[in-house]
Amino acid sequence: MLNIVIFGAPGSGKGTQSENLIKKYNLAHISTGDVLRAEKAAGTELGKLADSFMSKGQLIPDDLMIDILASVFDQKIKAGDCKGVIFDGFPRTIPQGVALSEMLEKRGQAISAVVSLDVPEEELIERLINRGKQTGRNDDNYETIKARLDVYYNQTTPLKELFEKEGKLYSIEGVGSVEDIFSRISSVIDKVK
Ligand code: B4P
Repeated sequence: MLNIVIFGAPGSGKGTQSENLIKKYNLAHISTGDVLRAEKAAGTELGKLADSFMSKGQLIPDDLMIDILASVFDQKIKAGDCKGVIFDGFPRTIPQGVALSEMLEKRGQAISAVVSLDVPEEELIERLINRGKQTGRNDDNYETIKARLDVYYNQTTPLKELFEKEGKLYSIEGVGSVEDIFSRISSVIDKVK
């Protein structure tokens, strides 16, 4: 099984690139952001709790996220004939990274590659402000974007070192056309698949 983590700051293009990658490589898509937004839209208790963190740009607590991830992973694998999974937005902390490796190991699998999209901060802010105007997403406003970027630099970027030590990290220039970035990511996946 191909298990690809797509990694990067908010607005780096993780969701955008995942949409294309799942089609090309027949992968199931696990976007933890989408899972939480679907819970919010359905008005569940989990959705209400998640929104109280997301609207402030904070992360949902690790123990909760780790349980959600394992259950979504098992559902996706059972449901389809996919060749693997793309993890979009998970892991976001060191405990989540450790939990992902352990969860896969228990199922006789491993992370195949971590693709990190590198995009400068000004570009991230511009993309997210634009998306906020188009979609009304309540975490895509300047103040919340700044909080999300702080969380990314403080809690998420330390994961890069962990994956680098394991020889799994591939850093990709995340600026340019969606197609050009897609072809950069595809060359990494073609190498590890
Ligand atoms: P996510 O939904 O994961 O949102 P995101 O980081 O903003 O990235 P996203 O994938 O949506 O955007 P993309 O870069 O594709 O997380 C939202 C919140 O959920 C978090 O803040 C947190 O509260 C919570 N959460 C999620 N996972 C969690 C976890 N594991 N643990 C705890 N909490 C968690 O695209 C952004 C914009 O850029 C789009 O408008 C797109 O069109 C544009 N774009 C993309 N590529 C471009 C390109 N090449 N050029 C120009 N624009 C581009």
